[in-house]
Amino acid sequence: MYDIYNWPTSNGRKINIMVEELGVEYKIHPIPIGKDAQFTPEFTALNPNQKIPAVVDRDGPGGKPYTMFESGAILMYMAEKHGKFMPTETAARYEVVQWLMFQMGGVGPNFGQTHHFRRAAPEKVPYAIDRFTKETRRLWGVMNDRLADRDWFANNEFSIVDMAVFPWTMRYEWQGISLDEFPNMKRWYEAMEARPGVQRGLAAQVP
Ligand SMILES: N[C@@H](CCC(=O)N[C@@H](CS)C(=O)NCC(=O)O)C(=O)O
Repeated sequence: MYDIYNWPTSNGRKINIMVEELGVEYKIHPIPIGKDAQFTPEFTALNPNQKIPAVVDRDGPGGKPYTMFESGAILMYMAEKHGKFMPTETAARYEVVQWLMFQMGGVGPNFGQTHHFRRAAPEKVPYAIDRFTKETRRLWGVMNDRLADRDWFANNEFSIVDMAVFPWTMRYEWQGISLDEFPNMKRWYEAMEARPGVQRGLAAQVP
């Protein structure tokens, strides 16, 4: 049983999709970040970095509750615990880890800045808009090339990488991207949208 402290953003949705794909029991505790709920002492005790998502596995190692933050780490923990969506053999496992790190260190931070400077920033800063829009488009190109000869990012099997990348790509319009420009990504995107687990994960929490 997982307690998921979350809000339905790109990073938050990864976890809601994962628990639905796994078919495990969970309870979502809403943390409305627009109302600064991430800065309370209670939430800071779960994630010292004061960002969603945070998760408590009530039945963690040694049968004790185990608290986690960082969406990529949470996905890896759940994949290992339930033996799904990340292989155990070293080369295959590290194919997942590499692409997960690519999402966590590249796609997430850059797409996030693109959203900020194109939409949220009170002042439109051409340099920042240009810098992050260009990098976001380049990353779409990297992913589109990766999917040229495969259906899924790692080991050509649906994995935690696909669950980590998808919520960020859902905001393609905010990024000035058209799916028609990236046909391999479009095929993958439609395959993701069609998965019942993904649909249930997205429906699990609506702001
Ligand atoms: N690397 C972290 C990033 C988490 C993150 O940036 N969460 C955002 C929502 S997507 C958040 O809580 N923002 C609120 C804030 O920055 O105050 C992860 O993947 O878990």
